[in-house]
Amino acid sequence: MYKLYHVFNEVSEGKGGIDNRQFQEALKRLEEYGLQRFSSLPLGHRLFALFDKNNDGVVDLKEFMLGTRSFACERLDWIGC
Ligand SMILES: [Ca+2]
Repeated sequence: MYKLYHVFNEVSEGKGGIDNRQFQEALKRLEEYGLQRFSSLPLGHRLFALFDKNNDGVVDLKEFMLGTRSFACERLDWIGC
């Protein structure tokens, strides 16, 4: 979980929310941690909409954590599902 938090924090520059562009950047960084083919999927931009549960155009930390867990849970043990 720490890595997720770390990636989110880096990409959001400590602001607590990321837009679509920052979200793509976050996916790229997660790839470096083993979340392969996440950002290269055509799903990339649709993922943002899926993560953004309240549709405010921003993925906040909670949405990021929940979204990442539901998508990556089975692939990554370090997420700690
Ligand atoms: Ca949101």
